[in-house]
Amino acid sequence: MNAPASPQTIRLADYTVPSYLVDNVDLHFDLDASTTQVTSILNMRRNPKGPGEDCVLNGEHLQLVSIKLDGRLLTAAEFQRSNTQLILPQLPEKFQLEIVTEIHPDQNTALEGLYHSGTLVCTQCEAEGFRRITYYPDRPDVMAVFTVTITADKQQWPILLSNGNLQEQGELEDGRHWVRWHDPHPKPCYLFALVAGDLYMQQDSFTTISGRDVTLQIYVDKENHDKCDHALMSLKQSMRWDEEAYGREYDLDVFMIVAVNDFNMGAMENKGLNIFNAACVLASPQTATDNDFYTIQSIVGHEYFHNWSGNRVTCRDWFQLSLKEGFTVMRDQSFSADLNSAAVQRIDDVDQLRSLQFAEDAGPMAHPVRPDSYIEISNFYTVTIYEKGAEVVRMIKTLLGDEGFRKGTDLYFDRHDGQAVTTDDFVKAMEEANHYDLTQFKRWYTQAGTPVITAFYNYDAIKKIFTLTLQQSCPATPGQTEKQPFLIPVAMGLLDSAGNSLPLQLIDEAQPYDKDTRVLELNESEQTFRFIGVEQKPIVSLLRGFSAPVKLLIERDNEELAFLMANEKDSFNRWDAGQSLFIQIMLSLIADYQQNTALQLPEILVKQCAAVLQDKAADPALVARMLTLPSENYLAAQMKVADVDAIHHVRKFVKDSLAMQLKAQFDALYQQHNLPNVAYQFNSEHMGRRSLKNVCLGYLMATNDPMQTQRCLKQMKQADNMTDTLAGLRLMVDQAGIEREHALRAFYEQWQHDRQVVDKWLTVQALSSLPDTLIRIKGLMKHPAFSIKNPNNVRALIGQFCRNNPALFHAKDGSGYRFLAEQILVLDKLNPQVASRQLGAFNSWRRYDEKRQQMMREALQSIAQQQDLSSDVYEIVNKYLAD
Ligand code: B3K
Ligand code: ZN
Repeated sequence: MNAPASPQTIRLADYTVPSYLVDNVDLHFDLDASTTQVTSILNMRRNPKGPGEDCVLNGEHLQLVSIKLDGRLLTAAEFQRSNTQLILPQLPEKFQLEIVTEIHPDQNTALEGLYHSGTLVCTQCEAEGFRRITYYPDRPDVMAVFTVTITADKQQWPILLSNGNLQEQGELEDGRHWVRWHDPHPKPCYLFALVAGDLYMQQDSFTTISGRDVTLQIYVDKENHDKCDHALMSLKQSMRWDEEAYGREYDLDVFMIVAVNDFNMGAMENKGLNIFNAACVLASPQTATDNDFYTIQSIVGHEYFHNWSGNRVTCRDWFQLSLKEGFTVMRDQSFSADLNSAAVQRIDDVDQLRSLQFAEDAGPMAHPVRPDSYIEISNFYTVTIYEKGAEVVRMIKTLLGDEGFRKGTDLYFDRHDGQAVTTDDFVKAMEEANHYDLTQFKRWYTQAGTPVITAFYNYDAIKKIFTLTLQQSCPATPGQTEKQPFLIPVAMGLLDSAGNSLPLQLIDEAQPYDKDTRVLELNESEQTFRFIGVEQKPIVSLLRGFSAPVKLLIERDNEELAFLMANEKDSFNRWDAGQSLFIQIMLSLIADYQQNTALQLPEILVKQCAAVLQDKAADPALVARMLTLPSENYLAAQMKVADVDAIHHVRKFVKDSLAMQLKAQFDALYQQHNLPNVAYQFNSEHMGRRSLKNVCLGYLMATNDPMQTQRCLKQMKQADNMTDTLAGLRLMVDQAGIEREHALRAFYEQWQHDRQVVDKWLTVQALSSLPDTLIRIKGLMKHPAFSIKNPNNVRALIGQFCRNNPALFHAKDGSGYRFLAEQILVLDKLNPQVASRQLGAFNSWRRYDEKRQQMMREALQSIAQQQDLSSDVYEIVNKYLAD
């Protein structure tokens, strides 16, 4: 049963409320990996507000065994059935349906619905996976109380889990056992979950703010028993934080997390039973990097926070996805900022937003935070819905202030608890709690594209007036040519020549403004702000903390950027000034390279980097980021026509030159922060020191000094943690020679038993800059460590190469493009979601030179021409090729 030949577009404008509602559902699973029987008893009633249509239940890849209506077996003439639906005409007001279906978990390579992974069986239902388990109104605005009974072989699957609280359990005669779970909170079926396995369980507890004891459990493969502490700790931190920051308490007796090896994304917030990609939950210092520890903390937080922003208050329809995702990302970002370094968190979030979301907004898949239409909803779990959605909520908070925002979220949670709602409902709660009109602001939800702000300024030395003019525009995006002005909060400040703050009193204000930063509300295409009493010509700092997801155009020479890099108060803007300086210089070097002019690194860059290296008071994590060059992909996005070779060459030139000129400083800092005798600790200070040390090592390796190679090998050997080991290995794989081969082999031999580490081993090889990388990747695809059916393997090897190794993915001969197209066709037959994600590497294909464009077009066409494409790949490939 394939997707229809030409998949249909679903539109928000066509939304109607459900015709029938489900009050409660009793699910019985007779579990078996090859054939599982599912009996579903639905107590349903006609929705008095519904459109009065027939009862339509969704169902795909199901074998129907029987349907009973109020106990009476229905004949085939009494219902209609297609590949995707079961339609029941002429039903009474209130009735009970009993539907028996059969499914095949071990044949489910799409990893949606009920599937087999290793020795366990588990589910993934969001967005539309529940329809692969049984016939059901699979839409988020149908919320029901679930009771789930699972019967299974006790030896094979001693652990049987579902949502809610455990109600009853028992033994059966034939070596089978059963359990019954009941979730008292009505929920949409996308939050249903089931897990059966022979797993290790680690337990802890948490006392909520009102004094209720909650049991916390994490279930993992037995060999991972020593990798649960960090996730459990993160969970407790999340539970406390949500009580303190949002007044949200947990609402069941137990909260469970299960680690699964085959998983399409990071994790899933199923009510009371979160299922995690093993890579996003398992951690020990020996096997996980600082980055892994950090990400695990934030994902555990994210899924936990969904209990309120997503589960208690859910989405009316999938166009509202950002209601839960944008808001929850914003919440997890604040959580991480509160627990770690707020400045580093903001820099990393913005860096990711600019490199991924800005590219999406500038490409063929650009869509609003609340899209108007989609073909396949799985394709809309995007950086726009998540990361831009988070920025939109963050801007609301900036406009309303911390207290006003909290009043708004309190009202939102109170008013809509137990409901399925829209982004408009969210904004309305914010407006009403604060008596603040967000009508214009709502354009952030409906208009796609990244707004551009152009800033002009002027200083009148006689009148002491500083005039700032801001213009805004937004480029056309597919289906949206004209855009209305946005309401943009622009946080700004003025600095004098010594870096002190200057007053920010506007001309029509009677009172002086008493803070160093002021949020201007830009709501027209052009607006002018006049600041009075400005005693000297100021340097203006705009978009402090990146107060809006926009591109800022402001003419600054290298000296002014260097000044901001050294003196700006806001650490985000200090970092940003440094990045702008790098970019400005690199773009000019790229132009030189294109004209065959000899490259010369401007002295000012060396001087500024030296100053950063010598700043003893600075946070090492910030220094590490200040010294990290913009990525090749990000540089490509700054050019009209991305010149892959020039970018690669110039970036390497800048890195090598800085390394040579500042070798002594990099060396000194490396030694200062390399603490081989101090045991690993996961905390901001140690993480920062390791990241700075490893950035320094990266520069030192760029000097081509054999001593540094030895140092790198020594670090790998001595390290008690994966952060330092992997940093060393990453640098080794860019150097051809026997040492590299030896390091890779030794690493694999040591870690072959650990899937997460093996994925890192695949990734370092995928990211190697050596010319034989693609040939090696093809070899690795035949290695026992790789399976095309495992999404983590695919992402680690194929995904990393295509997205993060631009110089080789965009190889002149088109080999990278052909490779990706071939893999997508193979993947589409197995797992359409993973296949369509990988297509994302072609997102910016029109930004390259004509020859490369032509080769990418051919690669895309070779996919588009294929028969029986999944709706996932069909939608993306056709949007990419559309004129
Ligand atoms: N809500 C899930 C994502 C589901 C993706 C479905 N294709 C994880 C999250 O955002 O928390
Ligand atoms: Zn989420």
